[in-house]
Amino acid sequence: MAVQRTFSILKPDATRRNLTGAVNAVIEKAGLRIVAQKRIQMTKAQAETFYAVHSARPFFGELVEFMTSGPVVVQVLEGENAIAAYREVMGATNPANAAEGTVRKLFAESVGENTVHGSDAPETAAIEIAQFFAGNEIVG
Ligand code: DAT
Ligand code: MG
Repeated sequence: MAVQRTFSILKPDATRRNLTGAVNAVIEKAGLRIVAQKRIQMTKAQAETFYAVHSARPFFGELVEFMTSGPVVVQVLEGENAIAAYREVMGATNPANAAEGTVRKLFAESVGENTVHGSDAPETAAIEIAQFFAGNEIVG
């Protein structure tokens, strides 16, 4: 597997609880490099676009409300097989099912407020990175 880039969000429950450094420590310990990072307040339109694939789900409104409820940290992570590697580091969507040592097991409070986002495939990673970063903001 080649070196890949994936898109990550440290969600509002992470910024609210002052956990961004703790999550970044887990990310870096796993060998992923943070090659772009900024703290932003997501707009409703940005959150709706970002999660458009889930727009028909019953939790969509709640999800958009949560993602805009406070600052987030958007990131680009780089490493060997980074997309799958970061999904491993994150743990299962529902923290109740997340493996020991994963970010969601360590920090997440509920399936809705689950601390981190990570892209699920190369195509979505490219789209998500382009939604939040210009090429010259990513420094590998
Ligand atoms: P993941 O974030 O692990 O890729 P996903 O893409 O299936 O999970 O869902 C996106 C987000 O939507 C997820 O991180 C939290 C929210 N979500 C998913 N399932 C949910 C549920 N059953 N109830 C409330 N929120 C949910
Ligand atoms: Mg997903």
